Amino acid sequence: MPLREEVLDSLKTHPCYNEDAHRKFARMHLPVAPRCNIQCNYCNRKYDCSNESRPGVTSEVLSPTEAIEKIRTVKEKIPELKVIAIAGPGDPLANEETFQVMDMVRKEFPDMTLCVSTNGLMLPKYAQRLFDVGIRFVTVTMNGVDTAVTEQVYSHVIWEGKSLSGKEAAQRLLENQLEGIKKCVDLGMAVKINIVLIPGINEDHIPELVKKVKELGVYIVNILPLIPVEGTKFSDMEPPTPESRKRLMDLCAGDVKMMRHCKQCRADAIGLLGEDRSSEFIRENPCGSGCGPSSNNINVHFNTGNEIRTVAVASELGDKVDSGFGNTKRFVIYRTDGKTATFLNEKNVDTDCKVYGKSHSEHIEAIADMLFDCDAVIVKEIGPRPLSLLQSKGKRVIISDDDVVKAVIDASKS
Ligand code: CLF
Ligand code: SF4
Repeated sequence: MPLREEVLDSLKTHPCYNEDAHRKFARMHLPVAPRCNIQCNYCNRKYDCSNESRPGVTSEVLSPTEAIEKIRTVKEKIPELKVIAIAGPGDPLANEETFQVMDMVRKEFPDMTLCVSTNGLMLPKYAQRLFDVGIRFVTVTMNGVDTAVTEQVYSHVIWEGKSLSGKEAAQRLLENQLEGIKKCVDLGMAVKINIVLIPGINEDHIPELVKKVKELGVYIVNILPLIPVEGTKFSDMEPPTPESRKRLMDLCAGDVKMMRHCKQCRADAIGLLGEDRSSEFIRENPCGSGCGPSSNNINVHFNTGNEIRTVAVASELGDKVDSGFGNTKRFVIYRTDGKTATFLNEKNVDTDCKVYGKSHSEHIEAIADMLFDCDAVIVKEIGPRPLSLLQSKGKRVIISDDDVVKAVIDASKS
């Protein structure tokens, strides 16, 4: 079925499906979906869903009511907001909250375009239900149409109460993805396929996958680079080069419309693509974050104006800044006069944290407390919640992946 009239209209202002719209119109992700029903080998769910988000943390998981309240606030401050979406941190279709909140959004904000991103396992069952709550834009992450390829990507799939693995898991997921996509297309929805480009596993297979989804009538394809995430089977893989990804996109562009402006955003992203404003809208009652990297603050320095003397560096090996604030196992503490850096001691972190909920929040606060005598904190990555927390305690936060000593000396100059 061709795209529905209202979908064609919404396409004009959807920042992901329409490149011309992405500098003018904003989207807001509602992080209401923490559970997942499969395990991708590139995903450490301690971090985030890689379907639609770089493996950066979501700062919070919201209830449907909290999400609605947040939309009210965001809408006032960001009038260009056009799209409300759910993209994790788990799979939206494994969470009943997805349907509850979208139904509420449709009723209270009928002018918003609704969008979800899923692994597709439950799509045959829920395509109609998504449609009924007003969703017209559906992204499915697929990494192949050959189970010999995809069985390398998924370690298990939970289906009808059983945990499937190997070919059986890959086959079930693939069949459901294909059937679900067809249903969405038949309903006149705009379907996007996200493909994670995994060197050595699916790069040669992607053109075949793109041809297949084109046959099914998808609107656009997005090829994302693998981001190797700590604690996953693929953590030691090399990510694809930008050139190899571009080559693949060029090759496939003859078959289907290709998205080239994806920012691999967080599950709680807010604002224009590439200008994430989620940290402006974090609730005062922190559920914590930081057990993982936040991508959006990289290379941004936050200067509180304090004179730097004692600096804590998230470094497990001790030579480079190599860890994020929430997942580092230790901080090395240095003192600097701006020309030299002297090692003082190290502080070990209790890493047994849970991502969502109080204990994680306490974990983040405990780390911040542990660093009470440091003027600055240097980390490879940090989420907005621990960032705000540190700043509220008067710490300077510096994002770096430099050598420790250099980063410490530079900290006193920044
Ligand atoms: Fe969100 Fe995805 Fe909808 Fe966009 S993101 S659910 S389609 S509103 Fe967009 Fe972000 Fe890329 Fe996703 S830039 S990660 S493609
Ligand atoms: Fe992780 Fe998303 Fe895959 Fe689930 S679907 S395992 S949350 S990347």
